[in-house]
Amino acid sequence: MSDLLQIETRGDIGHIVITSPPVNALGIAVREGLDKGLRTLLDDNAVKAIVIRCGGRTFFAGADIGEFGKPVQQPDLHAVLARIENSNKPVIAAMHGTALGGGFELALHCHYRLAADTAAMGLPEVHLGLLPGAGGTQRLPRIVGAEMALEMMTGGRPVGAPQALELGLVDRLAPADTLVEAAQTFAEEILAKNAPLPDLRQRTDRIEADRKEPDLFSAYRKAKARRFKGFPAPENITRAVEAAVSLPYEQGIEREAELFVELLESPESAAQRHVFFAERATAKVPGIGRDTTPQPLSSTGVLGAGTMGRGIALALSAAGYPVTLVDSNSQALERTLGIIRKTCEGAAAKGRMTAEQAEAQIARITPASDLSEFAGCDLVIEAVFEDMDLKQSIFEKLDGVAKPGALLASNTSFLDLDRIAAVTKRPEDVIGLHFFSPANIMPLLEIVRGEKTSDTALVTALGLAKRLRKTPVVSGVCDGFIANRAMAPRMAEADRLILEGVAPADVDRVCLDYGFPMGPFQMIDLVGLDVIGRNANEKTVRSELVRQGRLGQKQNGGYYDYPADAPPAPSPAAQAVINEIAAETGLAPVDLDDDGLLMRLLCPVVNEGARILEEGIALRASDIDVALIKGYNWPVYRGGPMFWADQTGLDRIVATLDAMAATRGEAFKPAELLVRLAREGGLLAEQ
Ligand code: 3H9
Repeated sequence: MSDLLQIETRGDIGHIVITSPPVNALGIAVREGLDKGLRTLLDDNAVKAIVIRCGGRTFFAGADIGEFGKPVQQPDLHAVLARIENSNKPVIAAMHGTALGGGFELALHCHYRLAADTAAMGLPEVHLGLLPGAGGTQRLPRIVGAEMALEMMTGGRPVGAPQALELGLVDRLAPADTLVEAAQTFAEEILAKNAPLPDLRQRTDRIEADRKEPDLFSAYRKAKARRFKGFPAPENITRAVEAAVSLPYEQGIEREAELFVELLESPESAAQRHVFFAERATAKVPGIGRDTTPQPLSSTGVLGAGTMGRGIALALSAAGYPVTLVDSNSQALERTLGIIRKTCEGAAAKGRMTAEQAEAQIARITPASDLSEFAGCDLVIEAVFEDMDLKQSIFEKLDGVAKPGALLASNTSFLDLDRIAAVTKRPEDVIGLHFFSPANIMPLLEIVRGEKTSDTALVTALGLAKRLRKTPVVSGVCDGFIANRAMAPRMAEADRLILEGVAPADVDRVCLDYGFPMGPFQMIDLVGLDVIGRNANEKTVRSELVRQGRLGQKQNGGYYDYPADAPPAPSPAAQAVINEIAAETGLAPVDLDDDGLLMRLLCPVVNEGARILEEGIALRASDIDVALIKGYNWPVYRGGPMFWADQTGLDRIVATLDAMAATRGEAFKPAELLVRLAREGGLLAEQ
């Protein structure tokens, strides 16, 4: 018997127990174990019913994602599930933890389902650009109806055990610590009643009701079109559910298989699977093992009650940390506390938390006017204006007031952390925590590791990110760190293209078509031209627009006009400014199709990413992908710039950069790493 399979016989009930850490994914070893367990118990005449359960932290969390794209080893999941559903002995799933994807589909093949009351279950394949390919698209609608099934599978969010019981997804709940006994009792009851074996394949009541609603699917597609844009999986899920409603079960399963393979072979799913593993890799720092433990953080401090400080205080307090929020400007502090109150109360009004939770979150933030109030904090995050002298003087003071061992963090977005750390007597405790605005919402946290930052400080910051439910990306010290630095060339290129005769709306359209939620000029108009265009000494399109009082959406329009009664439109006034500056710079107009425009905009990003890697600023290429997906909404189904570059072909990227360098110089010369990988046929994803 393999190590991961245990068979326990209790009276005439046989239990198959699979334990394959971390999450009992249904890889080949687990499938073999299950298959062997089933064969053994089905052949054993003394066994009258079978319970399938898992050891460790969870029921099966789905197919083994790492196996996708490789040749399938037998027994495949379908073969194991067929053995379950064709069993003439009742098979009962006993779920705990998270029963997901193929794991939940396995449960849907069992005759009965039991769940721990703390369990959650669902079909999250959509997040991997896939659909539930082991019968889920045909079985779920037979229990919950097409509409709910669509919602669960295109949304991918698991449901908690109580809701699962209400929906009829499980037959009974049990306290988590007595699930095994409950499953045994349940099985005994089934046998005692000589209950029939329910077969979902035969159930038609829900889908017959759905057949009477011919508009169901077109209405669903219409309602969700915006949310699904660019993602092929939701459409294939919808088609599979349509098949469940309109075709006999076996034909529906065939349709599901076709639609699954289509997705499995799509670049979008490859990208989303890359991102799944990439997100989980970011917290792994080479050279730092499990023996480095985080420092306890029981109280925190934030310096600066501006937009960033407020967002950081909200993020910390939402995660349960007490926060001392210090600002010497009492009016600014008052205003910020008011906004914090409004934000928390607003979240409660929208049902995201209870009124009591909102009050408790507000109460965790203590305002103060003096740095000395940080004396008891385990972590202080500075979020003041980006000025080196100011930050250095603050860190000198913080060093004096903070207790020994307390971490001192800067939220700087581009200043040299090592110079800030150098003014303290504890540079090993100084770290960068670069939040993205709004800090309470954006999911990225860049953790900047200074030259002297200790491993303990780094591990503590990684733990903090996890508690804040943010994705950490570790960065070395450089101007702009990873996300801002890698993304800056796209803006520079967009600015250049409009001087070469390309309309801002065309630049934006190409970015939207690629999958960004907004183009660069739409984003600037939203944020405010005065906020982005700080470099006022140079005469640029942006500085001219600001000079004319065109600050974006908030004032007089920017690159676009914003009429009160019509959608935003390209602005003739902005175009006149662009034409004037273009004439002064004397740049020749370009004639590029959409693909040419896209390459001009994105290849410099890839190049900067490659330099970031070469300099050792990022730990791995996939961290750059995660940073741009989480920090700049890079479309997840493109996998981030580095993954996209691999898919596009590094030779094409290098050729584009070479052509740009030929007319514009060294700055566009492809990074050595890109040239080498293109020559050797290597991939950035392997770096
Ligand atoms: C599917 O089922 C297709 C079928 O419909 C059809 C088939 C024909 N495979 O997230 P964590 C690893 S598609 C391989 O940090 P948590 C993960 O990489 C699948 N590995 O833990 C990590 O490894 P490492 C549908 C997996 O407690 C470790 O486990 N299922 C898988 O925060 C711990 O993961 C899903 O999409 C997997 N399926 O969250 C569920 N799952 O330690 C995907 C995890 O080396 N998984 N790993 O970095 C999850 O959502 C979360 O992992 C889970 C645990 C909620 C389970």
